[in-house]
Amino acid sequence: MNLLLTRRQALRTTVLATAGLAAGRAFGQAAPTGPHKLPELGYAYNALEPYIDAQTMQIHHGKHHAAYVNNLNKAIADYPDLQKLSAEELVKNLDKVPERIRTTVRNNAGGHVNHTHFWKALKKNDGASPGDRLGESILEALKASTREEAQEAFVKAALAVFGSGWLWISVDKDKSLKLESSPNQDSPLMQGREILFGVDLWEHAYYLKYQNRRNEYVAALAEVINWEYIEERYQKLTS
Ligand code: MN3
Repeated sequence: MNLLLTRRQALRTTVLATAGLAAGRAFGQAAPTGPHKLPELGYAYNALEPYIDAQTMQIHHGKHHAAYVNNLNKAIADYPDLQKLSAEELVKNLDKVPERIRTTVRNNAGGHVNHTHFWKALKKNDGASPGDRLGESILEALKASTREEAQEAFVKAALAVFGSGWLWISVDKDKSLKLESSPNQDSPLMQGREILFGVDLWEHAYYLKYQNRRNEYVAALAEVINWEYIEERYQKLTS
């Protein structure tokens, strides 16, 4: 805010802004709403402290995820047929999205879907472990024989992802689990696989608390994996 702005100028600015908004509305250019909504987090921003800090959660959910949702709604504003599809359906059928908006939909429907899964898969777990069948499948996917080895392999894979992206445990067509990564907001859904869970490796997911120490962030996530949710999802996707 310019401190030299006089009250008269401030008033004039407000009036113009309001007039602009009204005109925008009259011509159908109001802030676009659409079929996609930012989902509730389902827990408090500080619920994952000290592993993931409240400020990171607030910005991540309230700003980053919200932006993906808004940009997706904006991108499909002129496409009634696409508005009928869920974000997952869009991500799985990018070839049906007109080329003009395909990259925007890929990034923003992708971001919406990925974060929606991510929030649900987080909860302080008090050192809980996955059940036997899921635990075995995860060890197999990570080519590990103990939980410690699995943890190590997971962190190593996370460090190997260059730039912004995600690390996934996905469910393949033969129901086996697969460790894989994707750039940007891409996901296993784009390869015909299902998401069991994913870890957001964008710096916005950890930089405030961990700065460049991605390894510490990924290691800390072991404390906030919602095994009940993932177990339930695993049963559903592999039964
Ligand atoms: Mn993110």
